[in-house]
Amino acid sequence: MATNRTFTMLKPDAVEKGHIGAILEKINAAGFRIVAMKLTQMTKADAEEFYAVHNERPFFGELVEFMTRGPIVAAILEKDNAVEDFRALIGATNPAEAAEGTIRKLYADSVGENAVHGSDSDENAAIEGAFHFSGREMF
Ligand code: ABT
Ligand code: MG
Repeated sequence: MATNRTFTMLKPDAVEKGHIGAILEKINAAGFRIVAMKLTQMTKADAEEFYAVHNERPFFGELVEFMTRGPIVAAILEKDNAVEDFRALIGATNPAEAAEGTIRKLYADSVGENAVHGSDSDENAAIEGAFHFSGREMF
C-alpha cells in the first residue's frame, strides 16, 4: 500500500467541547503523520464551496451553519492507505452506528454534529487539502 494523504477537520462541536487534544492523540496513536495543521474558521462561502456536493440536500443549510459557528482544526495526514484507514478510525457518519473505540463513537453527538471529517477519496483529499493550505504550509 502506497503512503498517501488524507484531509481532516476537527469540527466546531469537537473544538467547543475541548476534544482537540484527545482526538489528536488518537490520530497520532493510529500512526498518522501530521503534514499540515491549523486552527481556522470557515466563512459561509468557504463552507458552501467545501460542501458543494451536498447543496441540494435538505440538511445543507444546517450543515453550513454548523461548520461556520466556531473554529475548526484543519489538518493533512499521511500514512499508508490514509483515506481508508482514517475513515475506519473516525467511524460511521452517524455516531450511533459508529464502532466502539472510533472517534465519532467517543466524541460525536449526532449525524449533524459528528466531531470530525475525513476525506472520502484520494482525489478529494488533494482538493480539500489544497482548499485549506498553501504548499508552504505542508511539511
Ligand atoms: P464528512 O466527513 O463531514 O464529509 O462526513 P461523512 O463523509 O461521514 O458523511 P457525509 B454523507 O459526507 O455527510 C456530510 C455532512 O453532512 C452531514 N449530514 C449528513 C447531516 O447533517 N445529515 C444527514 O442526514 C447526512 C447524511 C454530516 C456531515 N457533516 N458535517 N459536518
Ligand atoms: Mg463526506
